Amino acid sequence: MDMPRNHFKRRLHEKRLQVGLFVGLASHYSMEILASAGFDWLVIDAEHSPNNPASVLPQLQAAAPYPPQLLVRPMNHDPALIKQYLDIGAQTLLVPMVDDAAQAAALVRALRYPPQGIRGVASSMARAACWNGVEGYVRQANDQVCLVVQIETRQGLENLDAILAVEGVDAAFIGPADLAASLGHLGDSGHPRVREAIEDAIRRIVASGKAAGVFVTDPDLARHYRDCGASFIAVGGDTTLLRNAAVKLAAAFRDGEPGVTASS
Ligand code: 3PY
Ligand code: MG
Repeated sequence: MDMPRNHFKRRLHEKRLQVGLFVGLASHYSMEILASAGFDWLVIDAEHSPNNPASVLPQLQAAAPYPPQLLVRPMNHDPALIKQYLDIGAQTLLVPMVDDAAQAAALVRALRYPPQGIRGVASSMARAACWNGVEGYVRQANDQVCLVVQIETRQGLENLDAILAVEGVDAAFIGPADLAASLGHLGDSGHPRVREAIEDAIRRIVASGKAAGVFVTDPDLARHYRDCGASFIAVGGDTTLLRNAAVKLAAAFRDGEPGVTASS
């Protein structure tokens, strides 16, 4: 079997626009619905959502026959956890809260086999290697892994240029919710100071030659960040899509049914 190619990484380097979605429902069944919906990439969230390697695995399997590229966001920087996500088949990791170059360099090493890194070797156990069915997996894996660091604190912004200079960091993704909190605007990621910081960060990332990404649900703001240079944009999350649609449907049904309340 041939080594699976990381098309998300290739398109990042080509600066092609890629539209994505956060996936937090922790369900392989809803994952299959989302995988057939037309996104370029989906990121399985294991930072804030109730996921772990055992629940991420069936989601990767469910999405495998469909076009989107799958990313995983681990809960922290633990190399042991990163090793598990790589072994079950994630090639691209979106790592939260990367605040300085030392953290970025440690992550680069966690994703790579020696001598460039410290990833442990057990390809007979790894779905990523088709359990030794991929010819030369261990020699090719370092080229296919992709590290996207999340910049979402004041410290991350201050150290952005040094983080971007770390070889092996493929792209930087701005997390507006945490960034707003870190800049003193908790709950207001649309605050003008936060928007300014995001625009500046996107321009600095692009100037470094690396790809810039951002989470943004407002379509006009998404176009604006794209015009600033963002090339991979997460335009929403499955939990919000489901809840908004459910609330709207329930409200539409209740309209015109006087006397019927949610609690009756
Ligand atoms: C954030 O906004 O903080 C995120 O991590 C997601 O984009
Ligand atoms: Mg965040």
